[in-house]
This record gives sequence, structure tokens and C-alpha cells, in this order.
Amino acid sequence: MLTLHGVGLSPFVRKVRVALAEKNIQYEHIPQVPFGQPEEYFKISPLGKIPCLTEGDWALPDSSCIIAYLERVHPEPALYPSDPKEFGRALWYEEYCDTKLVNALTTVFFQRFVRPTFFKQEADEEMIQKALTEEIPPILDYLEGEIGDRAFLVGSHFSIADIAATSPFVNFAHGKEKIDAGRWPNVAAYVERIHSRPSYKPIIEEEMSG
Ligand SMILES: N[C@@H](CCC(=O)N[C@@H](CS)C(=O)NCC(=O)O)C(=O)O
Repeated sequence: MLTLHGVGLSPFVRKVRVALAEKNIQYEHIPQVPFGQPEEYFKISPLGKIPCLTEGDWALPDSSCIIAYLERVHPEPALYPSDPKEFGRALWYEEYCDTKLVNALTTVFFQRFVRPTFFKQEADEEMIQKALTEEIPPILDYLEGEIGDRAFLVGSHFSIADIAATSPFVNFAHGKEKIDAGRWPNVAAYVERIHSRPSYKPIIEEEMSG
């Protein structure tokens, strides 16, 4: 049995949970938080980061590595395009969203959700406003042009690109923000559509219910 380590609120853990659900793979879930990790956790995840996947004494950290592994052992439904150019583009979107998009959206999440909930501290609203007005708009402008009116970011199928591009928006919602659909209609409709997939919806509902 596979075991996924990492609290579901992490955009990276959520990526893996959605991939597992899409592929209908059963797993145990240990909600390891990404701070104050016990010493043993560094043995399976040397950077101390979540997620990490284990099976017996075999361990694999990092959402991108884990999903690529899952694709090898459970190829269907495929989460990576077979066309080489589409495959390359899907990896690019995953990289962009795992870095630029996650960093910008989780600023809001960290301030409005993590600080008050876990550290009993107030949110830094100045930092949030900077993210909302300076950091996030150019990213949404880029995604707005990339998705256009297409159903998926790459090709004609749901892929790793769509998982990576939509997971951080759940954190945005935890931070009590949503995409301005007047300014970024394509991104708003796309994210809503992907979040309502049968694999994704129960994961979001579980998080929202606490
Ligand atoms: N590239 C990694 C990033 C994982 C990551 O940064 N996870 C955060 C939580 S969202 C973490 O564990 N941070 C704790 C730390 O950096 O010590 C992945 O895709 O899994």
C-alpha cells in the first residue's frame, strides 16, 4: 500500500492527491505538516518538504517526481501528453505554476490562513495587497492568454499542466480571495471547470469542511 505524507492544504500534496484520484489509486494518508518535522521525516524526505510517497522502506519526495513515478506504474489515464512537444509544454506549465504561481498565491494563503490558524498571528495585509496588486496580475495575464477558450492548457486532454495550474487556486480560496472573472474570464472559468472534476471536487470539499 502506498502512503502519502503531507497535509492536504499544501498545493504540492494536493497535486499528488488529484493525480492519485484521477488514476484511482488507493493510498494511506499521513497529514505531516511542513514545519517541526520529526528527525525521521528527513530520512524519507531529505529537504524536509511535503509531499513524500512511501511504500515499505522505499521513499520518493517531491510532487513532480511522485506523479511522474505514478504515471510509470499506472499509465492510465495518462497525465502526460504523448506528443513530445505537448509533453514539453506540460512540464513547462508545471514548473511555472509550481514556482511563480504557488509563490504568489500562497502569500495570501500564508498570511490569511496559516498565520492566524497555526501561529495565532495576524495577517500582514500590506504584504497581501502587494501580492494582489503587483505580483498576481501579471501571472493571471499570462495564464489568461495561454488558456484562451480551450478546455485544457495542453492539447485536448487533462494533464499534469492542469493539475499544477489549478491546485494553488484552492490555497487562494483558503486565503479568502478568488479570481476576478471580469478581468480574467478565461482563467476563472477554466479553474472552476477543473476544480469540479470528479477527482478534484471531493478533495476540495474535504479541505473546505475543515
Ligand atoms: N518541489 C516540491 C516543493 C514542495 C514544498 O515546497 N512543500 C512545502 C509545503 S507547501 C514544504 O514542505 N515546505 C517546508 C520546507 O520548505 O521546509 C514539490 O513539488 O513537492
